Amino acid sequence: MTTFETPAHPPTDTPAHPPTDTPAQASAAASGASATDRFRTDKSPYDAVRDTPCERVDLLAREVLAAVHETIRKHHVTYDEYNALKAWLIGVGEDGEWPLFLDVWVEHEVEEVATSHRSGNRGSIEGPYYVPGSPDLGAQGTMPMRPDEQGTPLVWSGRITSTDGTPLRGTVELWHADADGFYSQFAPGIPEWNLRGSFSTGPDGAFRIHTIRPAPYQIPTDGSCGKLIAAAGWHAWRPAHLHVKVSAPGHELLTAQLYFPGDPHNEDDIATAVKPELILAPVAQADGSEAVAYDFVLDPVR
Ligand code: MBD
Ligand code: FE
Repeated sequence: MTTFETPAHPPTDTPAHPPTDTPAQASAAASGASATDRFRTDKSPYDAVRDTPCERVDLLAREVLAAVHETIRKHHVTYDEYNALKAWLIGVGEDGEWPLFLDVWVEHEVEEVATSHRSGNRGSIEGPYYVPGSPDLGAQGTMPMRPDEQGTPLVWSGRITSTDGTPLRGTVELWHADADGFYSQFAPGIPEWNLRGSFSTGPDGAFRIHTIRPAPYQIPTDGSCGKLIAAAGWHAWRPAHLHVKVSAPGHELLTAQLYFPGDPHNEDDIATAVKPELILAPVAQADGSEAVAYDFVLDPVR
């Protein structure tokens, strides 16, 4: 195996929607740069770990490195392979794809560990394309979308409650890709808040959201993550999904994704982020739309 080339054509196993007229071509470098900027803007990652004792840093860094050393010994990794790795790691940074790489191949384990104590919803990974501050649409509303937005209309009714069943005044932040698999603010030519909205519930905890069904999503194949995927003979697909952050005062923030039944990539998500309890059960309506019910149960802050 000597090829380490980006394929001329992305894998084609699930062309649910042929790419239509997305302007200016979304590129890995452009969406990677946006995701990297976004991460830098929203988080001060070092603040939260300021008090981490050096013993813990030592332990974690040593064990990660030991796992790398063990892999090298076990598989007789050559200098050529080491140099290819070095070039690839440099490329991941140049392409701004560290957020993508980490969220696709590492975040799911962190999420499992972080939410294992919950008796309410446990959630799924955030991924690289969340943007805070989406328009507030009240308890009921239609997601910001273009007049000719493609995709099956989806009407989602739900409720936020606490683990004891009490309805909660809270917020559902929803963001998802369009029918071509592109996210606003990370692909060119899409209105800023397209398919991004916040829904704030009243005392009954109820919300009702009109949106469209997103398409299966292929992570960018023209950057360094795509190079790894091609060189390893993997595919780049995530199943169609809706991203949410659900919050309420005095409760743990829930970050989750919801999926659609029958999507072939529910079984082999490149990001390993599908859980059976996150698969919706939409019901086709006479007018061609789909209705779906899905509630959230939040754990009180411990
Ligand atoms: C996505 O849309 C996503 O949700 C994840 C986890 C990674 C890449 C793109
Ligand atoms: Fe996503």
